[in-house]
Amino acid sequence: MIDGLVTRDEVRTAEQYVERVLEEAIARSPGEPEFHQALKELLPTLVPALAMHSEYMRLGVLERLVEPERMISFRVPWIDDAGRVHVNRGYRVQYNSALGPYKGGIRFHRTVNSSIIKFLGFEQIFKNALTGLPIGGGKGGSDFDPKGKSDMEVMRFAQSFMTEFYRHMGPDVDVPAGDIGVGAREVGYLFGQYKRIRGSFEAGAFTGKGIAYGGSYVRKEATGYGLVYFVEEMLKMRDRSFAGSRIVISGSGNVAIYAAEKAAQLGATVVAMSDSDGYVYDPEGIDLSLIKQIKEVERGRIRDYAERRPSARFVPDSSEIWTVPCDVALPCATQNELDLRGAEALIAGGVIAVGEGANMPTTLEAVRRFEEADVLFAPGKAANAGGVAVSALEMAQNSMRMSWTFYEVEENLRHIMHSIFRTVLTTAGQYGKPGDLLAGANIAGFLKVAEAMVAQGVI
Ligand code: NDP
Ligand code: 2IT
Repeated sequence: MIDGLVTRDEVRTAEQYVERVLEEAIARSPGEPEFHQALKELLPTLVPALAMHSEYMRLGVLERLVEPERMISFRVPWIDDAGRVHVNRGYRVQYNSALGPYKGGIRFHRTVNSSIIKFLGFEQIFKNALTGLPIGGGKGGSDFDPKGKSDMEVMRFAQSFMTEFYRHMGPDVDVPAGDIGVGAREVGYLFGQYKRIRGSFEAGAFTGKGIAYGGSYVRKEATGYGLVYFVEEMLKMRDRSFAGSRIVISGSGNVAIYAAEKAAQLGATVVAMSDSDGYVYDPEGIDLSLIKQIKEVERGRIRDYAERRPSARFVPDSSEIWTVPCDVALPCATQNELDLRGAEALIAGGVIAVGEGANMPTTLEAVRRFEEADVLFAPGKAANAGGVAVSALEMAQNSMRMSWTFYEVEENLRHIMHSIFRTVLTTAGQYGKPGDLLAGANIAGFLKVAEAMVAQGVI
């Protein structure tokens, strides 16, 4: 469709514009490789959209979009159980508020730095736009590592983090949620301290809350379930489904566990899962109740699974998980966990589809290799949008001072994921990239944000 609608000159102008913005954005953010990677993956795919809408170039939409509206970094001092003082760094990037209050998770992991927070925040803008719900893009976190810390240490850290961060957030300003290392326990401590400092119960200021105090049904399950709904639609492009398929899922945290649960409900067999120590292979199908017991209750390691399950074996290298032959691979752990070597291994093992549950788990080289090998590819900003979508539904319920049933929220989630899939596929076709879900997701998210930015003037 784009052929005939734009001239070669218009495409060339858009290419030059993208190259310039990309170069400048990279030059002014030295030492931020993950952020550069996210820009390099996204910006070039917008060329057809910019060629069709030259006003976005004239109005500097891309220059404004790549620059966060605000980036906050702060000291987080806390005292461990032995009375020693520790200092971590807290971050929040308030990236774009064209569509609504900043919205995005908080990550506690020792690797967190400004590059990681900016790449996550940048991706979040487009993901949130794709949900169709009124939320802008943000992300935050800290280099604090909750692993091995007592509940009281985690609580003291969370309270210290919030003692600074509370002034930057609020139900109509910036609404955080969980991400790696931030689950129900951490959200509870963070929200409790926010409420205490503000002196008011602003339920809509945080999502991922417990059901007992304003949380939504299905938020815990939403990212994993949503991923499987999205990939199920994608599999239909090849007349395939989850029923009878073999699935490999990296990670064993929130996203991985509930992706595994929904895949199994749809008749698939999940044969491998991992954590940062290695992976377990279980040809009889992973026993999810055992995984939940180890990970959600005991906060244990994936190797414990192999010790308790005779049919399973543990391999102490998580990057080798992609050598397990499967039909569908769902990377659900962290960024850049699936590289070219992993992609080659998956292709050799007969993979037909890859769906990103994590944010940017697949390197650019691996994405290109899947494209060459005609492997279906579901990009994270579309496929893992179910989590933030149900967060927005949690905000809606909080505003109404009501709560919907599990069934109602799950139906809503399914509808949203199907609608994202259709939008992404249609947009890819309209902009000359039929079947390219990555280009479709980037362009569809961009168009929505760009329209809102232009309407609101140069701000
Ligand atoms: P969790 O903390 O619940 O789980 C993370 C899992 O990934 C753990 O099994 C962890 O293993 C593993 N992992 C983390 N870092 C590494 C690493 N460097 N190498 C190998 N394994 C690693 O996080 P979530 O499940 O919430 O998040 C997983 C991914 O999904 C992230 O990319 C996140 O940004 C993304 N995401 C999350 C959403 C949500 O709603 N929670 C929504 C959309 C995307 P270990 O315990 O050994 O560290
Ligand atoms: O990456 C993500 O989309 C999340 N961690 C969820 C964000 C949210 O606000 O629910």
